[in-house]
Amino acid sequence: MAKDILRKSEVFYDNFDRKPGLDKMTTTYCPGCGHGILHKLVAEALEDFGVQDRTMFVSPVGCSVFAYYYFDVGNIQAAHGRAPAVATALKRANPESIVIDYQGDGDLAAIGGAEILNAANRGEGITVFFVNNATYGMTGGQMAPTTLIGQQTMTTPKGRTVANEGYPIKMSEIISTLKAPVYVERVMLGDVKSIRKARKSVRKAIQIQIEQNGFSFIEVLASCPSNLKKTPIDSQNWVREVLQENYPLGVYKDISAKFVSPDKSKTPVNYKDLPKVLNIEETNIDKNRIAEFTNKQFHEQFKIAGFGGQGVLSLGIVLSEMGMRHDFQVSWIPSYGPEMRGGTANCSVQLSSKNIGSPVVDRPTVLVAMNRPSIDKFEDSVAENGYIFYDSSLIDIEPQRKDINIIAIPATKIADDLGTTKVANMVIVGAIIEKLGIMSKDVVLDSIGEVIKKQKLININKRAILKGVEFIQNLTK
Ligand SMILES: Cc1ncc(C[n+]2csc(CCOP(=O)(O)OP(=O)(O)O)c2C)c(N)n1
Ligand code: SF4
Repeated sequence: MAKDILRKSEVFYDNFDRKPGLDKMTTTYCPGCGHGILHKLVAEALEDFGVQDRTMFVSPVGCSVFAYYYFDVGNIQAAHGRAPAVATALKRANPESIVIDYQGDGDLAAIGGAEILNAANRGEGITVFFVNNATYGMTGGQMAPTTLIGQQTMTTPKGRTVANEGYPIKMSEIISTLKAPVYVERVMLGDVKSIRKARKSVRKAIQIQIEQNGFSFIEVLASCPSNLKKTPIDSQNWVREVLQENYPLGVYKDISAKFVSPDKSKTPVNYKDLPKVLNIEETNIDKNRIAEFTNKQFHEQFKIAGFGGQGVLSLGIVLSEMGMRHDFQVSWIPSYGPEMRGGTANCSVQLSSKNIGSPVVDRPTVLVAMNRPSIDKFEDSVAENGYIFYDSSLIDIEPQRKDINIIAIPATKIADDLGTTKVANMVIVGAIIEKLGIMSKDVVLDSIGEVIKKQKLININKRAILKGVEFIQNLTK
């Protein structure tokens, strides 16, 4: 028995090699911390169900952020409170995966309150482990939404009061009022008996995901000795005697006996049908026209940056739309500055012959800089042998890198000569297409009208693209 209890689950790495420092055998958790106990229960359940190879663990922000040091499964770390949204995407993209959403009370009940409520309400087929230790552990013991009335924390030094901070939020009670969740239970890690009880609940919650694709929520009352400023034993006693008093244990909802998961692949709009829904198939590009491009192996990552109003976001959209017409994988994400028109803006675009893992571009192969701050900010991030296309009519410095290709193009001047500086972005589109050679110019020119919806602007945009193409051709003459 003792051997069994001390055994390290195979779902944990043998050595925690990703952890910095010399000690690769123990976790980062303080002695007596509830996270370590819950990790063990979750790991053993995953091992016993034989689902390690298809498990995705979403680590939160909080003390358990480094769960990926310990769990030898697929791991992803989410921004503070956003774990349920990330878990939703993982499960929807790959319904066969077992997705564990693991969160603390600051993470889940404070900053991520909306995410968890909505994921629960949608009945995502994920398993949520919610560690309620009544405090923000990682940041030094501030008040959490679950902090008890009268409890002293860093931010409630005289104790939490109803008048100032309101009542503790009871997540299991709230989640169980929703229709979609299948199983909601509150357990505790207060002594051996309660840990054994928690073990059963952990297993049941994971089993519901494996067998029924249902949403489960297990709230785990746990101790944080460091912030309670108690010994591990005393803080475990506090969980059992004080925390439990305020957060009654028990099953708040269990419809697992009759639950049948709605088939999310039959939702009215499946992402696989999006091209049809968005009418993209109607463009009907003749495959012969793009044949010479479809077998190319490449993965271009663009950072397109400038002032708001210069059309940097639409430059990215045009590249993505044209990429789709060439049957490439594409992604586009905008990033707005604090102001809109006149402020800075950038977008990240990827065009690839392979699947795109993440739409984030932090090492662009192509930087388009339409103002000086964009050079200052992004020049260093460009990948070796990559490109910078910059608008030399507006930018009075030259990029300094010697290991990349730098193309100075007076895009605003060329656009002005055409009659409007607004098409400077399309001049750069033309230059990119000609220089990189990954798309058919004719297809781009013929289908630009499907992207630029205003009829009267189509011609000027075409002319601007052609000017960009010619500019590059003249450079190489
Ligand atoms: C957007 C953002 N805001 C604030 C923080 C700082 N922060 C890090 S951990 C944390 C609290 C986590 O507390 P909890 O979810 O209770 O987890 P615990 O550490 O107790 O396990 C906060 C506020 C952050 N990392 N990101
Ligand atoms: S601070 Fe608290 S929650 Fe964080 S590792 Fe230590 S005991 Fe655990």
